[in-house]
Amino acid sequence: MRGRFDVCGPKGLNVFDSASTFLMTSTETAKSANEYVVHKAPSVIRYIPNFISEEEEDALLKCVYEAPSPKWDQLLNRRLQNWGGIVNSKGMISDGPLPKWLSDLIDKIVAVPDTFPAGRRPNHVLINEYKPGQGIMPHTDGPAYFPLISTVSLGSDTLLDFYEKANLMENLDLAKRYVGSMFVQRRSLLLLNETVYNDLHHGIRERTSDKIDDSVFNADESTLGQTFERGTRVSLTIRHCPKVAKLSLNNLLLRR
Ligand SMILES: O=C(O)CCC(=O)C(=O)O
Repeated sequence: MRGRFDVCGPKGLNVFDSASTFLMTSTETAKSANEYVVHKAPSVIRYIPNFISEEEEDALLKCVYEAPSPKWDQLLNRRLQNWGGIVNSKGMISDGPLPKWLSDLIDKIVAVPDTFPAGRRPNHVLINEYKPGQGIMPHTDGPAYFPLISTVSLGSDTLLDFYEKANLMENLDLAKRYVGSMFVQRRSLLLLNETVYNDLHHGIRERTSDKIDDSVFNADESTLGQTFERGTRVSLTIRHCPKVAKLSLNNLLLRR
């Protein structure tokens, strides 16, 4: 069934509407995102497991890997795709509308009450691919975005770690700044805002497996004490950038 459709083309993921439920009939997603607050975490982390189905995960992975190879940027410890435009501290230089498959995923996120408000529909998607052993240094997402990060995870689980911001004079030791972690499972939606967006750093350690202990905010009886081997994880970080300029010759020169 799946192979007969070009889900990554202009018709997007809606081709599944008759056969599955991409635009969400799941009872879980009809609830407000606020019902998914992780109470043990600093404010505010909301976490919706199984936000997308396995079929939707396959379709999204297919689109990620069908992107033309120049779309990938190879970094030292992972590779990434940038969709929507190039973001710097002042805003985004748009490179055109998002493809339908990403727009369909955004429809699904904004359909969840208390995610992105009207007028703040996500317009930028960063796709990171991590092989086992790869990660991302602790960082904040900064002022260029509306302060809400939504992340859909594909392919593998991981631990996302949170840290107090570094003070230049003291506290440079990451272990001392560590606040706790979220166990982020494949197919989940993670929402980060308020203190977690503004005042904490987040990062992923370069490990091949993750042990779930008491420092994991969403550990429960089914995960506590367990170790999860990492596979290749693809994350889609979906955000709204309020200040957008169109791609022009001037902007191109400024990017150099
Ligand atoms: O992969 C993730 O879940 C985190 C990605 C991230 O923090 C970023 O791209 O800024």
